[in-house]
Amino acid sequence: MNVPNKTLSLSVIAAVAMMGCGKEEPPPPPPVQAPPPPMVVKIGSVAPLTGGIAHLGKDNENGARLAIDEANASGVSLGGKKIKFELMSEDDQSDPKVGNTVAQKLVDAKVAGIVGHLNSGTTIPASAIYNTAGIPMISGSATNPALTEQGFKGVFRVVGRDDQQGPAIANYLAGQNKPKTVAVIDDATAYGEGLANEVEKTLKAAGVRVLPREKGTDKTVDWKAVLTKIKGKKPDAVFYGGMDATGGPLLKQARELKMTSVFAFGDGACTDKMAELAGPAAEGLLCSQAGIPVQASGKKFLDAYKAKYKVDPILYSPFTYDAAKLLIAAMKKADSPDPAKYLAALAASDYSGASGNIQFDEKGDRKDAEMTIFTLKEGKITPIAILKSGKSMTLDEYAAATAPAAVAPAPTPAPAAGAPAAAAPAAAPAAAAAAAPAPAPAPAAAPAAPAPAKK
Ligand code: ABU
Repeated sequence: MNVPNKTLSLSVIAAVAMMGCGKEEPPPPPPVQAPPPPMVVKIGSVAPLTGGIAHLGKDNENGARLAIDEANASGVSLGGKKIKFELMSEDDQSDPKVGNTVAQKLVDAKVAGIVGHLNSGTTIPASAIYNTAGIPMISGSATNPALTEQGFKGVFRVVGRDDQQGPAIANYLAGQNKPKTVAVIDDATAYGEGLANEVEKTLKAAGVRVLPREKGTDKTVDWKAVLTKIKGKKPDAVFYGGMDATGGPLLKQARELKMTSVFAFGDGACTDKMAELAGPAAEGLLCSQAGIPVQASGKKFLDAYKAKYKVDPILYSPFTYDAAKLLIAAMKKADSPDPAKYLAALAASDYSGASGNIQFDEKGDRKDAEMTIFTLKEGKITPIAILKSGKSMTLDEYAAATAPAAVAPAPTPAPAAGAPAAAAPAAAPAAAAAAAPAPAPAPAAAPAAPAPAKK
């Protein structure tokens, strides 16, 4: 008898309690919709990240990564979808075979564009792989003319070419130092040999005697045999086509052998690393870059690079930064990461980057690329003259001409001190103007076959 009474009592209590509240339980809130995940767009970066020029490869990668991180921070949408850019960084070890392998890996990963490679010897063969896959690539450092002579529509570079750089450094050397005899050495790579050929051609055209070519490789660090051979011929100057990892030991050993010739180099050996590798022997070297000096890069880039990586940019990172930004800007313009859709926008770029204004010609070369002549002073590569459109400027003049884009404080134009017969600083810009590089020669016909896999 007690049980029914108890059930009744509880029901009454529950009913009274509900009446006391005066309202029903609110309905549960609708489930919160998670925002759709961003669409991932991969961009490849390829450079040697191991080996003798890993410092340059890392600098290249840093430039591309900075650009991508900035784009992600600012937020990019394409085709109505939020985008997250991802950098796929690969190490090609400066080796054409490895370069082709990582190129295929990036194609298989469906990257939307490539920043790279660093070396001409890897970039040229890899460009055929990207071309077949329809993936645009922009090199921030490969200067061998053959890269853009292949007729590939998706191949670009944001540095100048060695048929501009070679004449620039050779004319400077001939006009300023007036050597009677020059020895030319190269590292047997597409870059080193190609640049040495351009230098030799220009020197001969200027009436300078050029000794028979001497060669090493991109791994040679013992140059004593080559140097001993050319020392006997008493060259007034030596030009080396190769990178700093091999150029530094070359210069150090030359001075150990008491060679007093002026030493000149191209962009690959135009770094502060030369002072690290050659010590005091590096003072007074001459070298060139197929673009503006790092110091003249946009201040925003220089500050952001230093803040992110705690070191200063070395050589090509302003160019790889611009290369990544160019890819992203073209995707934004086309509102698509699809290479078939954004390639036309990329080819038509008119972009104000860290390395100056960038437009491409019909081959994918940078229009009116600057060339810079440097010396090494107190351990630092120091610009003497920036050559553009047949005119020569000091770094200060370049900064003023490109204002309001802020540039870093200008170092004093420096003499090519240390080496005998080096250029005098006051005369340098004028001399460089007189020796301004000839415009790039007319294009050779585009070869039908893929370029050889020469390092
Ligand atoms: N431009 C010098 C280093 C890269 C290259 O092989 O072209």
